[in-house]
Amino acid sequence: PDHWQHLNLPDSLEIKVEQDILLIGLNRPAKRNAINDELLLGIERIFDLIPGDIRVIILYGQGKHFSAGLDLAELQERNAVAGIQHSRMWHRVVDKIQFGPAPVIAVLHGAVVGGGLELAAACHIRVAAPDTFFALPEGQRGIFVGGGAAVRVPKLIGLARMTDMMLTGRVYRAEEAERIGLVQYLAEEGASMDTARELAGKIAGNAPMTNYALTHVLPRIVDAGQDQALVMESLMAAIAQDAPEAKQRLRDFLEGRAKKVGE
Ligand code: 1HE
Repeated sequence: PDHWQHLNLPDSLEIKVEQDILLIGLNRPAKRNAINDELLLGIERIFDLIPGDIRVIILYGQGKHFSAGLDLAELQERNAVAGIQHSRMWHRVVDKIQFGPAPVIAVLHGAVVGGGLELAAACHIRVAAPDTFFALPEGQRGIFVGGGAAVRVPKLIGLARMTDMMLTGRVYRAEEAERIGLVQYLAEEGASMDTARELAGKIAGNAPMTNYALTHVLPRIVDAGQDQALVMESLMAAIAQDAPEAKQRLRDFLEGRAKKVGE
């Protein structure tokens, strides 16, 4: 608890540790977890100082919605230079979520819109409750995405679907969102946190090098040209198999001690 007190977190964030899982809650339900600078910078401080024994992070929202996105009240009188700096601040913080010390599971419900979707898209796994809906209302507000959606959302659902979302204000509800790849898991009503904890248990059981490779290396491989990408893949494969933990896991399988696929 002392560790987190040093962070001077705003009331709009709550934090809880359950063994090796860190739970981060957006806690501004009266404003539908709209993300102001204070909240965003609080998230940054958390990700800057995550203790080494945390293996998985779960990000969720309090109240009826995950997040209504950027706090539009703070957007009003900004000029272009300040606008760039603000967007770059979002990039910095959201990058810390994507490239932090542990995989992040987003537990989504209600509105996941605008900057809320940008946060969710930086997470490594998305779990959605049946009432979840996704939108990029920036198009309707006369603005543009600025928190990384232009890069991350097309990777999930493709350029055409994102363009449509912004041109027409299209809303994707949970089931359709799962079908198009915006989320990986559709949870039963009331069960999304349980689903996330179950996934967290599996992730925490992996070799640390595997989780590192998946969160830090794979996205760079995907972004690189094919030649460089294949070399990076080989380097990562060689480093991973060289770890004592990998050798042990292989022996466990060959000697019948490891679970089979699907068990
Ligand atoms: C807000 C915000 C906000 C709610 N900034 N205050 N995001 C949007 O364009 C989404 C705007 N919000 C909505 O469409 C709706 O609020 C919701 C569908 C998310 C939720 O509806 P509902 O009926 O549950 O709540 P509400 O009555 O609309 O809102 C409750 C309060 O939250 C109300 O304030 P109040 O003082 O009148 O009670 C709202 O004004 C306030 N509120 N959303 C500020 N977003 C890095 S660039 C990213 C760019 C973007 O994210 S743009 C997309 C912004």
